[in-house]
Amino acid sequence: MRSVGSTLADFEQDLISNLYYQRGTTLESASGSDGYQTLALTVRDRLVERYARTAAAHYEANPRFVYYLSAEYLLGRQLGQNLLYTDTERFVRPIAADLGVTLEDLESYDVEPGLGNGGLGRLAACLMDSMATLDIPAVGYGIRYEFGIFKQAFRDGAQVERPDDWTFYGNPWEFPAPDDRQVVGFYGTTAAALDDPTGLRRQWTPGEVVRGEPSHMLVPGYGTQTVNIIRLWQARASRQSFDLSRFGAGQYKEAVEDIVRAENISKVLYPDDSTEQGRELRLKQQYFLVACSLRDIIRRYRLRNTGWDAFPAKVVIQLNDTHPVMAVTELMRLLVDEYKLDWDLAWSITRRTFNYTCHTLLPEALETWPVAVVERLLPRHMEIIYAINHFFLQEVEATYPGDLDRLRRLSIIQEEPDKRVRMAHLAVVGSTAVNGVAELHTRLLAATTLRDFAELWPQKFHNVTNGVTPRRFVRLANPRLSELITERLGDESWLTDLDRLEGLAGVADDPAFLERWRAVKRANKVDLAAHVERSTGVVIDPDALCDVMIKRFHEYKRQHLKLLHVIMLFNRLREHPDLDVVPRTVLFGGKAAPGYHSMKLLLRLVNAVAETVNTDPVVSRRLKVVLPPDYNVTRAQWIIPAADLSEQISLAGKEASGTGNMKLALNGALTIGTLDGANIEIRDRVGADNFFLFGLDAQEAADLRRDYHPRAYYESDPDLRAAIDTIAAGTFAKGDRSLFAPVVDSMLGRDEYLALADYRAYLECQERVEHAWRDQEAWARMSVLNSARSGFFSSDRTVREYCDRIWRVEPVRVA
Ligand code: Z57
Repeated sequence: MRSVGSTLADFEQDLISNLYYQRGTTLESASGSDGYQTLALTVRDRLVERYARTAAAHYEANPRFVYYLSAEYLLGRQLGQNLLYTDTERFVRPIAADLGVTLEDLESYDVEPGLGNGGLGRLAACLMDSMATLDIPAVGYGIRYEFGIFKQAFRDGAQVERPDDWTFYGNPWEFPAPDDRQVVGFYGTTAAALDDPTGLRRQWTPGEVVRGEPSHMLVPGYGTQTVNIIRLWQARASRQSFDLSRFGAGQYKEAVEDIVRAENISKVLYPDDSTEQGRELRLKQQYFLVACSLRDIIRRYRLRNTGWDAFPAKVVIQLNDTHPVMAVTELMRLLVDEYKLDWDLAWSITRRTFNYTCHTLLPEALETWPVAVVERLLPRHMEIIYAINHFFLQEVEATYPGDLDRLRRLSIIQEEPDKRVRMAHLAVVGSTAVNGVAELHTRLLAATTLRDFAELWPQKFHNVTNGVTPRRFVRLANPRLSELITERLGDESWLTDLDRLEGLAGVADDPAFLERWRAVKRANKVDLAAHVERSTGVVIDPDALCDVMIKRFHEYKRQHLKLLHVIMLFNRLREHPDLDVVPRTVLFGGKAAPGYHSMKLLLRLVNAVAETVNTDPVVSRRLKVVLPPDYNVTRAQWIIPAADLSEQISLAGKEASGTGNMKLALNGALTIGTLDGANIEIRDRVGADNFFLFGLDAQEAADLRRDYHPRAYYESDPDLRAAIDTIAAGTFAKGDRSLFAPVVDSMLGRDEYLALADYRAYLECQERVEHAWRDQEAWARMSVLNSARSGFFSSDRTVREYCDRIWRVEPVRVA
């Protein structure tokens, strides 16, 4: 096997060679982009070799593999990570300095692949990182969207979306693998299979055929030799659809239309997070992903195994939410129709192969597809779903004889108000294990959303609390803090054993250490201030409390509750210019789905409040509000290290887990939050004294929602009334009372997520925050304890739990 050199001289040589032979240019004429691309290729070379050794070790060991199926991967920038994982940054700095460029200049060319919306996609990326780090044989499967999550800009404060043409300059981090292409069918008809008396095997003749072309991104482990891959599928017209006769017959336009239709499948990521848009093209995307991936999984299985008996022992497939759940039916179709297994054996193999992670409790995020749509697009799959449901309901009937209502509730098919396929039900029926993503979430799933299933199969339900990778979200994002931690703990082993952060608790009372901890936070805030000024023009004070709410804009997350607090502060400072309040910068970051009008209006209101606050000569000395555009993983890595206060204020019972909460706590932010998702587990670990808790709990929220009158809160709380009236008066719209009227109406009308009910408690909690902030040393101590006690939230721990409880896979060491 060819091997790359490991010295500075080797690295330099390879750079020159790559510049010349890969970029086709010379040092004299290279552009900045050439410099970046060359560096990327040279770093990549170091990973390729490890990947080749990994593939060889995996082939040799023929282990059980984890196949992670996900419609989204939010990977973040690759250059910094791959420099760290190949330990080559130490070469690049001196070489770059010689050439008169900085690493930061080069990094500015690194484009983050935005192949996801938010938490779900970023979790997939963190789990892939941890699997590689723990030497777990794994492949991630996804879609190579030509356009990732849209780029957000603001025009007159309103969100405008621009396409994310992320591969425009070429993507040095991926490898096309055209040899492994697959063919996928859609539409068409089904017919009886001649040789099958049971009628369960049938034949599908698709009406449209599309090719899936794979490429892969390398996923290196940290501190190990393993390099796994994420295989991404792009749709292209199959040769059949290049119907030459049509070209010949003057039907050029029709022939091209077929090509366009095929390529549209992977054209764009659906930009909705935690809401569903039942578009046929989306189902087409989902099936495209699973059909290509299953064929590839079977191809890989057959490299080293024969027959089907060993399939569930060698293959475990994790379904990331319901998006890839059509895989259950597709595996059945492949086994029964194509490989001629009998139904019961095929079903036994299928059920033992899949597991399902649920990421939500919101009814609007639980996918259902109209039967009519599935029937047209995937006629054979619809038949298989009916058959699966038939046998499943027989099972239910045997357990609960005569309980028709229960049958109706459990059925994979919803009958009223229209006939739909419930993807979550199909997932649970087709899987061995079902897991929620935080303790509360799992408990609520079993008690509400999936209650009948939890009663039927209690042993199927598991909790695996989410985690985040400390490599990206501490080491890369926060090098200053990382250095301080390493110095204090004596070595870098905490990066792969995050519980070792507990060692910091011992110095949480050491004034000298606290001084250094604060200096790190302040330096990070100075850096963030530069980013904020560049992107918004607003100058922020690095000594002000940095109060951040970074996440998708969604009503249940309650950005409007935060905004009411900001408006209250604004009113107070205007009325009492000399009031002794804690100087604060409130930083929002997040996108709203392009069709989510109420949240786009809220973004506009945030910008309008920011403008009013920041230009008020009195108020702006103590309060600043900023919303830097286009929040993404890269920007998260700038903001998180500078945060003092982490806003996790969703209505209890709505946020499945949250993972930003973990990233912020690890970087020493204190949380102000509700008893929701993983906030509860964070508080349990960091200690109630080091966490600002407020608001209704999930039970209280559910009870109150049954008979809720937001106006009563408005009328009885003068601060709340004043804040809402300030919006209604047009204060943030140059006197126009109509622009933001829908925000006011929604709060006073339905207030679906009980923001008004939690307002007073939130305000009082913010007063406790101010009080705590006034003792900077005590704050620093709490900050240290937050980091020290958050080691549990490493995605390494999450992956270990999946391995032990669900996947039952063992590591394979790569020499
Ligand atoms: C998404 O980002 C999440 C759930 C969904 O159902 C969809 Br669709 C997208 C998020 C949850 O909202 C977070 O609470 C959770 O931390 C994250 O998934 C990862 O589990």
